[in-house]
Amino acid sequence: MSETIISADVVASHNAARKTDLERDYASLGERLDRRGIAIDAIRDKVEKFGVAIPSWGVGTGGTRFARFPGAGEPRDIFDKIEDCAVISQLTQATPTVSLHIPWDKADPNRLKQAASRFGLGFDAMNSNTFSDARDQKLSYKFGSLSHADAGTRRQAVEHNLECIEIGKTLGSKALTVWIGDGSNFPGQVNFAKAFERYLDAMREIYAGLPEDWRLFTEHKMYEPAFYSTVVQDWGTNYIIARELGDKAFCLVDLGHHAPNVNIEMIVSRLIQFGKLGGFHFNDSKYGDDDLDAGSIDPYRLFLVFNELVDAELSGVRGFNPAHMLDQSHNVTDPIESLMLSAVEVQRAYAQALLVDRKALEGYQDANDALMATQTLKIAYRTDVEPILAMARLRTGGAVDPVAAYREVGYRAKVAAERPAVVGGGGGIV
Ligand SMILES: [Mn+2]
Repeated sequence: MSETIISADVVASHNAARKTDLERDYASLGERLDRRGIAIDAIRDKVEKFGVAIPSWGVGTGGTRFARFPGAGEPRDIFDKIEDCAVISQLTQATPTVSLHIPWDKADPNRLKQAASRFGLGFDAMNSNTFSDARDQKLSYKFGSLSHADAGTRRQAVEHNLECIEIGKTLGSKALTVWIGDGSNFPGQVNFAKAFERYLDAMREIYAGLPEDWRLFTEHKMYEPAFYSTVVQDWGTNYIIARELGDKAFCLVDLGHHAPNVNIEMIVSRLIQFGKLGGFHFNDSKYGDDDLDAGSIDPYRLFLVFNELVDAELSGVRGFNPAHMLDQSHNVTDPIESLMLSAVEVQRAYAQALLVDRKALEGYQDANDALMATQTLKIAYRTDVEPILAMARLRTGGAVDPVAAYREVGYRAKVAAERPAVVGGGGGIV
């Protein structure tokens, strides 16, 4: 039995006060879903098994290019971060794993493993960092890393990624995510083809260092930190990379890494169809890579992404096993509260997508009935699945209302007293 940060008795009494109402709401929704031929318990079971990883950097307060306003009781190191992740996991029962970022989270891997397993947490994908310079680093990444014009700098970046794999092996991770900031700020600054060729060569070396049962994820991003061109700019480039590298290479889709209004759900469908969808970095955006909370701006888009995922899941696409992670920057909220709600939002989109009447949808598509086809999606999306999500939490030891429970126990005030405020702190990029 793993330890919990918040006493199980406190969570139990929080739930006891809400149980009767929840059971009524669940029964009422169950009756309405039954009329649509849907067994509510089957949806709840799937929700209970659905997990999304928490990025270690998400539990600290983020920032912008302008400033960072630190919050109270911020984690001082990776061990504090793991404790915050344990709180999120305990109250939501939706976040069983943590995704580490090296070198930010560098520590003795055995100690890390111990710290996480104490709370029943596992490790998701390892994230390398060649978009900023670590302390005492020999060569700078100011002008790129894996695509750098200088062979020595590329070698250093490759070595760093191989080191991330080594650390991950001890932790029980099964994937490496490579996101690079490489690109250019001025037309003519780099030769597009040569830079991409250097990148591919470097990635081939990293790929060769992957254990047999690992996956390699690459993440495209349209702009930032480079503002004229980026080496891994779009999903097409990302797909080329995965194809060039081999069967263990997949594309990661970060919802914020596209131009506004891009049809992300269609990109997801394409990647699934050609066996290259690796997983997601969930967040939301209004203008660019805003890294806002998942589902906070456009929950319908999140639903439409999950509509594609559930379609693939139900049609048994071979090798379909996307890795789900949140990737957000919390500037004005308590990161723990934001991450709890975001994990629930991702679950919500999944549950709603499970309610789509796929047989009816196919019929409307074949009959060119655009109106009824889109209504079929809307009927699922409009269904308030909160009782299903709350019941899943209740049954697995989470809190019926995670944010309310978190506020009741005063966790933030407690850690604020224990963790001295960090002075300064630069912009928080994730
Ligand atoms: Mn990301």
